[in-house]
Amino acid sequence: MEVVTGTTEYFKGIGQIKFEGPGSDNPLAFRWYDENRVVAGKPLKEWLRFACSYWHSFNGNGSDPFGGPTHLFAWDQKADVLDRAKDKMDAAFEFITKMSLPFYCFHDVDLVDYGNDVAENERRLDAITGYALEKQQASGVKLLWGTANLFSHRRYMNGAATNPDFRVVTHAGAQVKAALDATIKLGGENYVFWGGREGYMSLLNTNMKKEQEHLARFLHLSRDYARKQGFKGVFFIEPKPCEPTKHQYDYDAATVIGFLRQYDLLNDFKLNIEVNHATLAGHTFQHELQVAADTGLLGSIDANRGDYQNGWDTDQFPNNLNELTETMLIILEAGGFGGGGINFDAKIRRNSTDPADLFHAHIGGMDSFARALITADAILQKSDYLELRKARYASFEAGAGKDFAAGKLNLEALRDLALEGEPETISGRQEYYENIINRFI
Ligand code: XUL
Ligand code: CO
Repeated sequence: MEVVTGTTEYFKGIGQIKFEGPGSDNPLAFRWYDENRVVAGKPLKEWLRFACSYWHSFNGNGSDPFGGPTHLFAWDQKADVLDRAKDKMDAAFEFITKMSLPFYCFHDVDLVDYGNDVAENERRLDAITGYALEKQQASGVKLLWGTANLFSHRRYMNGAATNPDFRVVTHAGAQVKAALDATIKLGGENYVFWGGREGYMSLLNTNMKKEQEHLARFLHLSRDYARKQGFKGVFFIEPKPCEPTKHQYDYDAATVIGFLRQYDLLNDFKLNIEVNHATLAGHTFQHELQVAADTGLLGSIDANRGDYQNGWDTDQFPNNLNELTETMLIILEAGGFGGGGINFDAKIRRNSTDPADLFHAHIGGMDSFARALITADAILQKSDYLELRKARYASFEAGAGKDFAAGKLNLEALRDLALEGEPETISGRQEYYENIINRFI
């Protein structure tokens, strides 16, 4: 990939990040992510499909509920809205191409500031996506997914598609229409719905049934519009249990799958599973991936990690090899992503203020995933992991067990078979399995 800069170089002194191998002591090099290395029949770049998230990397200014910005961006200086947006896009593509990230993802308002005028917002998005298209063509970087931010504006405080006031729903519709137009124009491969405020703060003032019906209706309209415009990609729902609402309707993978089934959306929608959302829901990331994969709905992932001591969405960059190896076992067994990839929905810390910090963060995340994929593949190829797990269910492979699984036995038959006596205990061997992971890392 060619590095693409604008008239200003924003990350001076840092060139393109190259693969140097595990022996390298250069902190600005990949030690595991060799994009062309073939694993399980495909190059790493095709398995992993890394994407940079525009919002965290180029808008996230380090502010938190206790203090204002700490990241003061050189690309955020000009007075004119579009000039400022173009500078930001120059910086974004410089970073993305220096990192050799094949994809990026955005919300509409990440690309350019929105005001309250619907038609003006459409004009702004159209103008900046024209610029994005030039940048994509010059670099070869592609859009993994686009989305609309339906949670920051004050009008969405009671929800967007689920708002009790229809006039707010119309604004959500206008925003999604424009975001779909932008995604299609840029050849976006997927489109995401994350329902940040599609939920409630109190059930006392909420008609949950009505709100969920409206959400389903809204998703149908969005799907229909995009298909009419020729969009062939996948729609993803991104589950999260809470934050900013007390309870979000897209609580977790199982809840979303039930919703998609109930409202006849299974043909067009898959799931975008985020690590820190899974843990907030009281699950592991691996659990959520497995639920999605078992239904054939594993679309994409938002990579990050939470903090074991904090109960909120800290969105730190992923670095836990053990957990990521378990993750890649599930993704490999599922045959990869359903249209998506690995979007780093992660932010550098408030006090990470050097331009190089954004590089270290992405290098760490990409190397961790690459190493986890290589490790998981070795486990599948060289260990007894799959065989052992299969053997646990051997009693269903023949005889009465096989008949049970095929629906050929009734409850009375089970009772009669139980007369054969107490089964011997069979070890679950959890520690043995856990050691396989460590042995191959
Ligand atoms: C918020 C979150 C979002 C979605 C896109 O927790 O994950 O950034 O990924 O709206
Ligand atoms: Co996310």
